[in-house]
Amino acid sequence: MDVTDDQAVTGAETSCHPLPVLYSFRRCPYAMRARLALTASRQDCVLREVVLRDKPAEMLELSPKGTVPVLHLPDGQVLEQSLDIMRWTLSRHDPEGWLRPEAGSVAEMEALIGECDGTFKHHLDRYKYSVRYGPETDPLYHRGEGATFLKHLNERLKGQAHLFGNGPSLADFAIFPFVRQFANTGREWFDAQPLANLQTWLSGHLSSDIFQSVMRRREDTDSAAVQRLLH
Ligand SMILES: N[C@@H](CCC(=O)N[C@@H](CS)C(=O)NCC(=O)O)C(=O)O
Repeated sequence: MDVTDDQAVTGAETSCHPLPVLYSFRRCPYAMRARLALTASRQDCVLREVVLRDKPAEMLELSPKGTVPVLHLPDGQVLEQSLDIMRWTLSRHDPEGWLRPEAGSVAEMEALIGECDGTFKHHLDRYKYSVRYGPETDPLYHRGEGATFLKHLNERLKGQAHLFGNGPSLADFAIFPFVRQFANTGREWFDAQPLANLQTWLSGHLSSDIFQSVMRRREDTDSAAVQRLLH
């Protein structure tokens, strides 16, 4: 994935093959999973880095709910859920076989992702941002509840390098950005847990080329910045 300058992007947008536009926020785990899937499927797109407190009007017009990621397709379709973006791009081109796990099915992967986005995310938010939820919210309680999911993942990773076999699949890429956020909230605590399989799995994903590539800092993080994800 390369980044070209705004002028080149403008040319790309007005060419006879207009590119999808991805509204993204670098540190958002939902946006990370979308960028990972777009990169794996070699889907070029125009990347618009959004400042969450100053969302661009054109994004809000397309998707009034105001969350990132949002993918605006050249035919006018708007995908406003991270998993929909992953499914859309991988169903067009899936050279790494993310939708063909070695063990288990797409439905099973989606069920695990559902646990991540549901209960685990609930506890992650209350652990990481407890003050936002009021004084009665105990971050350590939510850390403990979130750890149930971490233990479950650690069990799955016994005897296989990834969640659905030895090769990484949709579930790994959809889930690890959230485990990363949980781990970073209390690094010492995370590293001290008896979760060796999970710790190895997470550090492998964090040091992977694809993750480094989607996390590369863009020079201009202004909300008007237009950059391009190229593969
Ligand atoms: N269900 C959505 C959730 C996306 C989401 O909540 N993104 C957060 C950032 S990580 C967001 O945009 N929040 C709006 C805000 O903070 O203003 C998805 O899967 O794409």
